[in-house]
Amino acid sequence: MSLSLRSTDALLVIDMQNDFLPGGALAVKDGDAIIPGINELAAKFEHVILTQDWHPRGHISFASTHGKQPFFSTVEAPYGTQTLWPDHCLQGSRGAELHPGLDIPHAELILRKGFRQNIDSYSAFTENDRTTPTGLAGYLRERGLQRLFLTGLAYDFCVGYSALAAVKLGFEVLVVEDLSRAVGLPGTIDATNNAFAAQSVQRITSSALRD
Ligand code: VGL
Ligand code: ZN
Repeated sequence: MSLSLRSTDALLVIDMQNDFLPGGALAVKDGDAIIPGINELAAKFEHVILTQDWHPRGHISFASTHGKQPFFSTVEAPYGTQTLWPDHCLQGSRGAELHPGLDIPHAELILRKGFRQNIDSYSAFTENDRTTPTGLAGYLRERGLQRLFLTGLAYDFCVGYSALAAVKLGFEVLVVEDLSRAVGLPGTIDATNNAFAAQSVQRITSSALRD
């Protein structure tokens, strides 16, 4: 399969921040392996948007906020079950910075998400209450950007939730699988793949975009 890019395409680079990369507070295994490929792919896109997970101290998604252990504990939020994580991507911290190896100077927008104390936001479009919009859909629509290619971290959380939210909002969505890596909690990768299949999120490899 080979795809030609259009001027109405956008590349979304999700959460390529120090805390999600090896050595970070919520490191995704081999997350750094995808940096060169993302840089290379981004150079082919006229429109690139970066996202940044951006939490305040005492955020609802931090296990420490609830006196619990991260990864396998949850809390019941008004909007449903929230998985608890180690403290990560604190606003203004080094861990929240985009990885210095990311080389996408022409990126047009850095969208921050997860900044509300009591709502987490895996998705770059709709927060975890499935109601609060981040504004990204409006930004893309107003600029006529219709087909979205997603890369970054983590496949089974922020990339997956962003892809599913975008499809629901009427965008065409392709996830570039070799330029993403998963956290891999029990069942999360299968659940992501099943939801992609059910909701017409396409999975491609970056080789489809090689010219
Ligand atoms: C993410 C867990 C918590 C992600 C963000 O970027 O996938 N995962 N916050
Ligand atoms: Zn987070």
